[in-house]
Parts: sequence; C-alpha cells; structure tokens
Amino acid sequence: HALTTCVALLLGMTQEVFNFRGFRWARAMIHAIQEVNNRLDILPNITLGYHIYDTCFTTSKTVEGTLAYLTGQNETMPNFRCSAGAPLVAVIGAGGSTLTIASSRIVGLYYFPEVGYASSCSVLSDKYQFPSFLRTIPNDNHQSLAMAELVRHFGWVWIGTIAADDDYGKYGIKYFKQNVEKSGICIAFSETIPKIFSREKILAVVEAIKESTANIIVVYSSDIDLSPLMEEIANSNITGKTWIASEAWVTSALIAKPEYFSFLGGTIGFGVRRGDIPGLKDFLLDVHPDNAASDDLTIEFWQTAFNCTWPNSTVPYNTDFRINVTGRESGVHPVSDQLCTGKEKLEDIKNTYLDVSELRITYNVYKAVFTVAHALNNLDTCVEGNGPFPKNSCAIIYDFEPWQLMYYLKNVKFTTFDNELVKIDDNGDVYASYDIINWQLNETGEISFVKIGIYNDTKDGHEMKIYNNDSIFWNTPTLKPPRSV
Ligand code: TCR
Repeated sequence: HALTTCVALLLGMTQEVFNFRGFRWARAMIHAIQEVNNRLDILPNITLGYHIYDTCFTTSKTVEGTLAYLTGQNETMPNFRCSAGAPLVAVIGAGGSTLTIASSRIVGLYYFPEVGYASSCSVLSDKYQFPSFLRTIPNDNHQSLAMAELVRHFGWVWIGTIAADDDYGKYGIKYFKQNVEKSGICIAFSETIPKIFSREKILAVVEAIKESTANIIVVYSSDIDLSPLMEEIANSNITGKTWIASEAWVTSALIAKPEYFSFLGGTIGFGVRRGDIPGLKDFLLDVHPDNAASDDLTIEFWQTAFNCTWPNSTVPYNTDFRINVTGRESGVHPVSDQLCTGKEKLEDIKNTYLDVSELRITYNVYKAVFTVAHALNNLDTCVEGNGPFPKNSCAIIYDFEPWQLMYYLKNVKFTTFDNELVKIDDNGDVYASYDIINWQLNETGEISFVKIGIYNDTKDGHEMKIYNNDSIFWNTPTLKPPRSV
C-alpha cells in the first residue's frame, strides 16, 4: 500500500514580471522529488507529493501560502496536488530571509519543520525564535566574515556599503561592519536600496557613490532588488569602482550583463558550493503547457519566454495589476497579441531558466528536498524497541507528529551525487564553504564567473585561499588592484 505524503514548496516566482530563476528552482524541486520517488533505497513505499505556492516576493502571500498549506484550504496554488488527506511533512522555502522569517514563525508554533534553501540571514539560527527551521545554505555571518577577510587581504581601508532593505541586507552588512571596524577599516558611506521601487531613492544612492572617494563597495542584496540601482550606475557612467558581491547576486544574469562590464567588471564575490544535478537539463527542457493544461505557472512561463499569449487560457499575459504593488511602471511589457502555437522551441532561446552553468541555490534546493526525504526515510525505517522516543519507541509514518520528524531532521546526514556530506547541526545550519568568484570578460563577449579562490569555515576559525593574484581581473586603468585609502 503506497502512502502519499505532502511537502509544501514556497518560492518567489512572479514579481513585476515572471522570475525565470525561481521557476528553475521550482522545477528542480519537482525533479528532486521525482528522483526520491523513483529510488528504491529512499522511501520505497511512499510517494512524496507537493504543493507549490508562489510568494510573489511578499510577506502577505508567504503567510497566506503557509496558512493555506497547514489548514488545507489551498485555493491560491497552481495545479500540483497532494492527494487528499496526505500527511503534511514539511515546508521547503521560502526564498528570501524576510519571507522565511514570517513563514517559520507560523510553522514554529507547531514545531512543524521548514527547510530553507536560500534564506541565509543569521537570525534564523536562533532556535528560540525559529525552533523548527533548518537550512541547506550557510548562515551569512560566515560570508560577512569572509568579506571582511577579503577586504583586509587587499589592504583596503576605505569602504562603502550598500544593503537591501530587508533582513538579508541589513544583518549581512551589520555583521560585516562590526568585524571590519575592529581592524580599523572605515566605512565611507552606508546606503540602503529601497524594496519598493523609487527612482528618487535610487538616485540618492547613486549620488552618495559619486561623491565618495571610496573605491570599494560591498553590496548585500538580492539581484532583483539590486537591478534598478545597477541600471542607474550604468546610466550615470560610474566607473573605477570595485564591487564586492554577496552570494545572491554574484552569479546573477540579471546583473552580470555584458553591457555593464565597464562598470561592474572585476567584481569579486562569494558563491555557495555548486553541483551539476544529473538529468536536470533534460527535465527543464521537458516543460510544455500542453502537458499541464491547467498549470498557470507553466503557461505564464511559456507566454513570457516566447512573448505570446496562450490561447483560451485564463492566465493574464503581463497584466499590469502588479505595477501597483511596487509602484514601478517600467519593466512591464506591452501585451502581446501574438498567440502561442505550442510549437515554440525552448532549445532556441537563451533564458535564465535553462542556464544550468551555475547551479548553486538550485543545488541547495535539491539538498533541501533530500534532507526531508532522508529524515522521513529514517523515521520510516526505525525499528521498534530501538527507537529514539520514550521506551525506545518509533514514530509511525502514517500518523506522526511534527516534532517526531524534527528529531530526524536534526540528525540528518547523507551524501549527494557529488559526494558532498550534508549534515545539519543543532542550530539547523550547515557547514560554510564559499567559492571566491571574479567577473571577467570571455572571448565571446560575455561575463564569465572565474573561481579565484575559496573560503572555508574550519574548526578553529577559517581559511581563505586566493589561488593566484595574476588570475584576477581588476577594473582599473592599470589593471592592478585598486587602492582604497
Ligand atoms: N540569501 C538571501 C536570498 C537569496 C537569493 C539568492 C535570492 C540568496 N541567494 C539567489 C535570489 C537568488 C541568499 C536571503 O534573503 O536570505
């Protein structure tokens, strides 16, 4: 008798426009779930089902999705269903820390597990506030220290900082500042990028950058929040700065545009470990509205990717109702009256969704699904009399309590296809290890992300290695490291 269990996936897929990166994450989750379901060594008699909720990058939608999942009153979700009555297992997500904080305060009340794949803010390690949260991305305190170490390494002492107006940006920069100030490094300016688009506020940040003599600018922000600022940096022709990137934008196609290279070339930043997920590319290509007649996300994806309207669908094409949310009028495309034929070929387009060259958060997504699957499998294979619960009892997979699965999640340990050992510690955190990445221009005129070193957390501190100083591209007239004094 096969049992279907139910996992919720919380992701940001639409904001003003469709988010192709988010859609890739969603598809990677489904791919990972299918792998679990096909494997005989993990949960052989159990099928993992899932619901997907679009957070639209807003707290209200995130809370709505979380509540809908917990109470079973899910009206807002796309058409991926768990069977009725399937036991709820865990929430995977949300994307950004601010959203995850909202969601995990709710599930925390029930000690119901939530596994983050991108939410890296340090406060989420506080188990008093977030008792049932764990994650497959390292806590940002490590990254902030890594940035400080990088700054010291190159002897820069006059630094500007820019933070997104959310928990990720604010806590990330705060910890960075605390650390560098101890070493006598000075902060020239500290700016914040608005969450709700405001050209006026962006121009104020641009002004601060222009007026300052600091040549090194550390930016903690997601790519989505950062992109309007970078647009203005390009408009204002600000060159001669070296940008230090946090993980959320260091490999983002939204920012790493070739036309920005004269402003942003030479950027150095930190990326989490990457993994080339077997079979993912084919799985990503295997998406078509015909195979998912009533799946709104797939239709919206298709319409946006090919700039056409899917016939007879109720999915609005680039409607403008979202403009009001952000107050931003640009970036919304005119409605296309061209109908989609269904014969459009994904292979023919270049799209972030299909780009599998930098699977970092995507790999974390994969690890999050497997964290849940392995914990559930350990719960399922518990032997009565040897179990971890009172009188050495076990939990029963057909009817267990959230805290019972939490026990297994907290003790989870497994290796991925890449031979990476995934182990969750008492704070729900994983081992921190980053690639240090430098933006260079390749022969085809595109930006390539060159790995120039590593930063690892170690038992007694940390180690940073820059492989070879000559392999770094610097965006200075002399091509030598900039000075910032
Ligand atoms: N932590 C960010 C969100 C975020 C993200 C990303 C968003 C991270 N990496 C990549 C989009 C793409 C890292 C947070 O809010 O915690």
